[in-house]
Amino acid sequence: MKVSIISDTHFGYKWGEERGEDTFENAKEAFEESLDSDIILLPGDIFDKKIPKQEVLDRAFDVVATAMEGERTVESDKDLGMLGDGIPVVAIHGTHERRPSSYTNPIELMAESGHLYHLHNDQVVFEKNGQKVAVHGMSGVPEKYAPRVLKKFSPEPVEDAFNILLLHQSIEGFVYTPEDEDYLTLEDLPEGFDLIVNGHIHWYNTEKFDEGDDKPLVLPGSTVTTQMRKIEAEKDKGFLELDTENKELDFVPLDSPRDVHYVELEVEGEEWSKVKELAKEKLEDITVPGEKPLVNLKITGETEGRINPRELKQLFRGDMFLNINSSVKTPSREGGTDLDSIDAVEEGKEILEEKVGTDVEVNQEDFFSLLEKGSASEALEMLKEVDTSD
Ligand SMILES: [Mn+2]
Repeated sequence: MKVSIISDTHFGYKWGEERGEDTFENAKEAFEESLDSDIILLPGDIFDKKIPKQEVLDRAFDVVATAMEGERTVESDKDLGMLGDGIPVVAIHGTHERRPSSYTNPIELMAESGHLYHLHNDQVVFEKNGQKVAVHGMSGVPEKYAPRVLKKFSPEPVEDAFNILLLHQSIEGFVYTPEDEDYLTLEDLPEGFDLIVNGHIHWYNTEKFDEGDDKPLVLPGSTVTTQMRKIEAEKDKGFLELDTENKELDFVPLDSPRDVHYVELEVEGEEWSKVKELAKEKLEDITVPGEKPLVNLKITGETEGRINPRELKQLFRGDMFLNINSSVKTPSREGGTDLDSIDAVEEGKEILEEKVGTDVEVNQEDFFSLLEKGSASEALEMLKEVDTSD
């Protein structure tokens, strides 16, 4: 059987902004490329938010319904409750969709509306021409509970079937997580599975399957870039295609995702005007007319005087989505001006703008100067007054 694995589509990420269509376009390509598959698996974080806007749900229904254009080639041991006679879509929910059990998460909503089959500590077996594929799934749970929940679920491989386990967790050795937090280790993973697929981690890795490891853990990665890490600039975005008969697994890169560049600039005490010129040269090198890549510019070393990353962002606004990550030290001058804290205010404004959005009415300058002066409670009052209704 041919199985497509499409993970972390994050529908709705950057919705309402210039990149608002990216999640849908990328996933649509993956679904269209999967129309010759017998089963499509979605290992979590299909949505970016646990309560997506209805416009986002509408678009998501549309993309996932692409599977209905395919052909039903398999029988299942359970009633999938899916509309039409298309390709079965099996999903677990991820960290971004998880809600308390008495609440409805968007994956449950998609299952109720006949768009997919939702698994949480459960399995479904498919059959085609006498061949069986068993899909077991544990939806995302808080990391510290994951080892216990998995143990309680304790999925048993189905005999004479190709057994796939879907997870959506941090796993030791594959993700950077704070050391004090408990999370799954390779040891916790059950044995006897032909493939263990973990969503959640946004860059693909199929090494353990390729090497024939007895814990064949693979990461499909995400179809969209949500964090500009170096590793995301180095690896393509795409999905996995599995042939259970030949036990072959391929990563299929997508054309739709934006290019990601990770640009490093090391400075040695130059003034901002010079740093800006150096950065400009590097950024102009990767500018391609008609395309807007995601660029992370990392400036390290030392500069003289105040830096102004905003100026660069403004300059390349039409050419790229530029994120500037500067860890430069600005030597303090006499007079006691704390240049580091000015830098922190600048950076804070950037982060606030990125995370909260520009449409929020808060005077960021005042907000951070209040924090800087140590008036946290006044700053908090200011945040509380922010009107986010739209
Ligand atoms: Mn994710």
